[in-house]
Amino acid sequence: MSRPDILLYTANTMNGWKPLIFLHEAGIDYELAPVDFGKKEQKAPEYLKLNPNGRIPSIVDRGAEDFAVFESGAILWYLAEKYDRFLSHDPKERSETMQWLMFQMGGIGPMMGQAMFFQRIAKPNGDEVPYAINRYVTESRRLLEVLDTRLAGRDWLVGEALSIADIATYPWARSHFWATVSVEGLPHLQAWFDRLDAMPRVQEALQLPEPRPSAFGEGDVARAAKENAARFR
Ligand SMILES: N[C@@H](CCC(=O)N[C@@H](CS)C(=O)NCC(=O)O)C(=O)O
Repeated sequence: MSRPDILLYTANTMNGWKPLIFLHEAGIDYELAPVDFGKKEQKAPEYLKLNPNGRIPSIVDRGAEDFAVFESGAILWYLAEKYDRFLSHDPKERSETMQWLMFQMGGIGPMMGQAMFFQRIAKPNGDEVPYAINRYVTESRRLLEVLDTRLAGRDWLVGEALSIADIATYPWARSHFWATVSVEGLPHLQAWFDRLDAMPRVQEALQLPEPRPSAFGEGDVARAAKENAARFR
């Protein structure tokens, strides 16, 4: 049996789930290389050759002379072009997909990421900064309101079908519990969550490389919070 083209380095985090969602939903064979933060594998010199930022995810395309791609948005775009999935051929729709992908990469991800960092990592590790928590939670809520407005009267962020913009945004927005950002009064966003929650292959991806911690508010939240604080200390 031949080796799959895509070798995916990832972990069970919001950015880490994005390529997993793409590959599972598209039904593409790939090889999974879990990255252990506890062992700082993402900072190892060999790994930094693939991802100079020392973070996950990264891919290596063995079908293209071991071409390496880092940054989750760029990975989704690369996979979309390679496999011709989840990205329209229409120039305007492609641009809209890029716009919402950038909105996730430059807004939703960093703001919700910092809301999570200050509450789930800094605070339990002894450094509570209320001003930062308030700033990032408030800004995250504002960004989720932008998504809700966009989703009024439409099923997907762009066009008539799932795109890489949805794939990038869902793991972050859906983890609003972990960032303690309310989604009360955002019915279009919640309907979009329901749509993606009901997709078995999307949900399958969210259990890799290991079962999802309590990012969506499920399971033993206190234990997940403790383990997470230690994992990123
Ligand atoms: N902009 C990057 C962010 C990647 C990122 O922050 N990854 C986190 C997990 S969600 C990570 O690798 N954290 C481990 C570390 O900071 O050492 C992307 O979208 O790929």
